[in-house]
Amino acid sequence: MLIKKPVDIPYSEVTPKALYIRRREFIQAAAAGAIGGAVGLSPLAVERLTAQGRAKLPNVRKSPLSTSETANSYEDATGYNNFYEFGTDKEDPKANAQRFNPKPWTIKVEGLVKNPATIDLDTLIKPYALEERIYRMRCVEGWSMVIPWVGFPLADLIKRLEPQESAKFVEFTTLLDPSRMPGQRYPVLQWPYLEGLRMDEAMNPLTLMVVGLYGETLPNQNGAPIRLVIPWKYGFKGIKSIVRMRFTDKQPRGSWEVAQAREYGFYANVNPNVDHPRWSQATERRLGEFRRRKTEMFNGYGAQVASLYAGMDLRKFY
Ligand SMILES: Nc1nc2c(c(=O)[nH]1)N[C@H]1C(S)=C(S)[C@@H](COP(=O)(O)O)O[C@H]1N2
Ligand SMILES: [Mo]
Repeated sequence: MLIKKPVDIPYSEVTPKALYIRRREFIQAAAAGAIGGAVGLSPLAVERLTAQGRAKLPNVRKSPLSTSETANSYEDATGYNNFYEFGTDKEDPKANAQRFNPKPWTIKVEGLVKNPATIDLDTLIKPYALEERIYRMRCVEGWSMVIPWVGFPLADLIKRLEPQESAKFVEFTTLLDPSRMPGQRYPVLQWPYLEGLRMDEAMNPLTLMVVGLYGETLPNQNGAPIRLVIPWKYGFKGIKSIVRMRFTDKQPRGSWEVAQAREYGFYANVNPNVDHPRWSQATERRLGEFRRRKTEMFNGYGAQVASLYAGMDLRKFY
């Protein structure tokens, strides 16, 4: 019964045969009681993720990769945002993204990858158990927050997609639709918003595909229905409302780098020792606090990510 549900069928369309068979074996083993715990998203979770409005996500497990710092309020995380597709002031995205409907949603997978495909969001996310990851977030503009994201490791998705050996980077693109994203009528950035990661950065266990926060579905202003979160990098690398993933051998040029390459580099690792040309990056203001904090190297995630940049001059590769 369990293994023959029709919901399992679309998965085979985007999954190499070997992986698919392994997954089936895994599910069979789980059904037989050989493996404890739930595998993948429940139909209820899939339904809620693809519905509009606030809804609690079921079966979200806590992650040991969370910080123990106190999280900011839901109001902070969802009321003070950068999402230029909905306006350039921090209060604009909440005000202007309410009517955005992130359903239906597909992600196009292309480039140097085994099976290029356009995948429905529900099919894409179904294999993954969701985790809560409480991360420190640091915007290049100097403010920071602690946010309990809900998502799954990008590495799990990439492994399943099987990029070719020659793929050195993965590039992400936001939806381009000025009728639904009114900020795109203004030439403030190169549209659609684009960002990319080196493959080893993308595969790092901290890099998260995010579909929710505070145990609920992702609000539009935070990048519904799916966005990226890379906690050791400045916030602009965390591209929202993703519709395309492209595997490539060339370093992508993100929208901010295109706008001002001297100020916004490809790496954008949080680094208190390398100032932005127009302001210091040594300190930050945590939303809700008065006194500024010292910014930590790699936003405090150095133990997990410093080795990715061993031997690199981080002044040059900012
Ligand atoms: N498509 C898109 N993604 C984006 C942005 C944007 O303007 N458009 N802003 C970035 C910046 S500068 C930051 S700091 C974070 C903010 O994410 P949050 O609003 O969920 O905190 O989103 C990033 N992702
Ligand atoms: Mo930012």
